[in-house]
Amino acid sequence: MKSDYGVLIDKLREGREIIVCGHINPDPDCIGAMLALDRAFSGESQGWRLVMDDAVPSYLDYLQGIERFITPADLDIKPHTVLLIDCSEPERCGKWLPPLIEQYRPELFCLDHHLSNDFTGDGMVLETDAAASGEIAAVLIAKAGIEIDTAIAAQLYTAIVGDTGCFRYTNTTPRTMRIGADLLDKHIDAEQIRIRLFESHSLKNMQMIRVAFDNMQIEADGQLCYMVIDYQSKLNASAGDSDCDNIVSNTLTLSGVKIGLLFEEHPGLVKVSMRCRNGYRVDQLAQHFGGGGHLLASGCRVKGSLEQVKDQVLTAALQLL
Ligand SMILES: [Mn+2]
Repeated sequence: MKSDYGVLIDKLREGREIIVCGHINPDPDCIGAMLALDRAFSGESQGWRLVMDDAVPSYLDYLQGIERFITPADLDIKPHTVLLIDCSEPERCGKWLPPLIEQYRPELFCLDHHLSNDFTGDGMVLETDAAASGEIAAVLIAKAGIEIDTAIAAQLYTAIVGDTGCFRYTNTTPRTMRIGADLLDKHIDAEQIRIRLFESHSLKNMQMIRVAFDNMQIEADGQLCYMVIDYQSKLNASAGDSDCDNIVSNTLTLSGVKIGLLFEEHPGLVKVSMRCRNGYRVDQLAQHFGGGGHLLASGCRVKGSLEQVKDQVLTAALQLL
């Protein structure tokens, strides 16, 4: 299926019952893009719903419209359309969505920038060279001729800054920068957004960073670095899953490291986050274990004990070097 902005714009303008969903463990890109589309397109429609299975992170509470998110349990419409944001598989939005699609047979759309295997819906905008879903949303809103106000600009900027690490990662293209510049023109508070996204760690998050560094190991002459957050340490600190976000990126900051991994232990399974330098590909590593993501930033969840999963993933990762 080819990306088609026009079909999605027409669908968003139809004013029918639409559920806009983001992936579980939502990030600033997902939330920002969802809110921007909501503000740009929902208008007077009574049938728009922003649905998120997980709690919306509190550090994003400066975004306008954040109160519009509902949980699947509070869903009160029969969807004519389901739009997936920042993912292309209904399962990524939580266990609630596949049965709902089965029941109501809505038209299915997606707006995403992840490498994806054959989305089979009714329309999509999938650009793997876009830095963020927020970047795609900015293009979509511009193509629709809708004015980007300060609130939408802050939502889109949050999304793009989140996925590019403040325009630092290699996914940042000239287009990303131009869109970012246009958003800055809308008098958003870029400093507040940067502080909220990158300089507002919770104490629990800091404690998990310490655990990860305490359990840091080096392999392959310093080309592979991995960190571990064990379940007991999370329990001791009463840390939740979101307190372990964004820790994996620390692995690549050690000079000489090409591939960085974070193993986060859960009961019965291990979440593995993966990062790598240009020239390597962790997406294939993640896919091998049933996960996915981008070339340089991917992840998966693998059933088994910490030791088992660590052995399996490390063995496969070392072969990439
Ligand atoms: Mn994204």
